Amino acid sequence: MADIRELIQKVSLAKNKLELQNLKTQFLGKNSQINQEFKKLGSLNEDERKVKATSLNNEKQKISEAINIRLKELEKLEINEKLQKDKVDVTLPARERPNGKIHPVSQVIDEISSIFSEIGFSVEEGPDVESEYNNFTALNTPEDHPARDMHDTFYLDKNKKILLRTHTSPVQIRTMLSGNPPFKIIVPGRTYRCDSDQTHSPMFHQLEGLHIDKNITMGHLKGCLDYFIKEFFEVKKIRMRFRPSHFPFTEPSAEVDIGYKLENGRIIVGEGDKWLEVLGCGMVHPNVLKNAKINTKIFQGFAFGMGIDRLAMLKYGINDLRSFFETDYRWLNYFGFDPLDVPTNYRGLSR
Ligand code: 2NM
Repeated sequence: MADIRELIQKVSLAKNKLELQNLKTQFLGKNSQINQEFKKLGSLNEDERKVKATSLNNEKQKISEAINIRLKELEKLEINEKLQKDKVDVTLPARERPNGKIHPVSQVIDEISSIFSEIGFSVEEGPDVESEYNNFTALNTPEDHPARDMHDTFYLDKNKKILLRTHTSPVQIRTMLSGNPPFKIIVPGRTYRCDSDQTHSPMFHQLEGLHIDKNITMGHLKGCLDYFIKEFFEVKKIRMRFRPSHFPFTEPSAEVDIGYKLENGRIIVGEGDKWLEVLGCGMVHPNVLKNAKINTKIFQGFAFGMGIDRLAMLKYGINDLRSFFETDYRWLNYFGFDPLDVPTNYRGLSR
């Protein structure tokens, strides 16, 4: 039998786990010398057997111990090697932050989406190029309605069948036609009207909302908009009034004003004795529901619409609408928002 010290020496010099495993098989496995010796025990007399068995067990134990010790050593070496490789160089420069900015219009759309998603609205979008039917007829806006006038609407064909949408409401029509009530959606997007001056841009942004279900009332509409206005302007109390108005697609219709005052030329929202119009709303007209294939005996609901650009100007103190669309990088750098600060209700929308 090989000298046990020689075996232990070999074990202690094993370079890696695989080599150690091979030595273990060689020294202690089925075909190992020591195993052969164990097999021979049966041919010895009892006294000899006791002595030989004790010594064989002893040797086996010593080899096992040596293997375990070497295994621990190798594992330690392996970990140290890994740590060495994965070392972080803390002197490296930090990763650069993105240097673009989020446009105030995108910021406000994200803020409003966050506010309404909190109370169960989902976001829908649709095409800018629309049919005359989806944009006007389905919305209870008759052929001779002034809103259809060439001076307001960008028609894309001679027959006035295709146009650039003048509001986002055709998306509500599309949504209602492609599913079954209840509906609880908001629709942000670009809209177009042939109008351009200090306060009007031919392309502007709207956000409309629609909630259709059983037993929806004007009370739900008021509660919903009261919640929205307070969240959007990030104030606990705000003076608000619903003023009767008219839209072809709602009955009754109302416009919502909020109180404000001027302090050193700046608008303070929520208090004061002046009124500012911020949105339009109402109960969806039965004709619209019928055009959208909704059973008006069971379902009804409210809708509202607001101009995003104006709300962004109001909230962030920007006084020239045209600056929004000039793609002036210095302007965007000043009024834009950090792309890594995504608005959330719980953290504060615009911090
Ligand atoms: C507004 C004001 C009032 C409105 C109506 C609808 C629809 F599709 F359900 F009929 N969508 N949006 C609506 C109602 C829009 O904007 C000032």
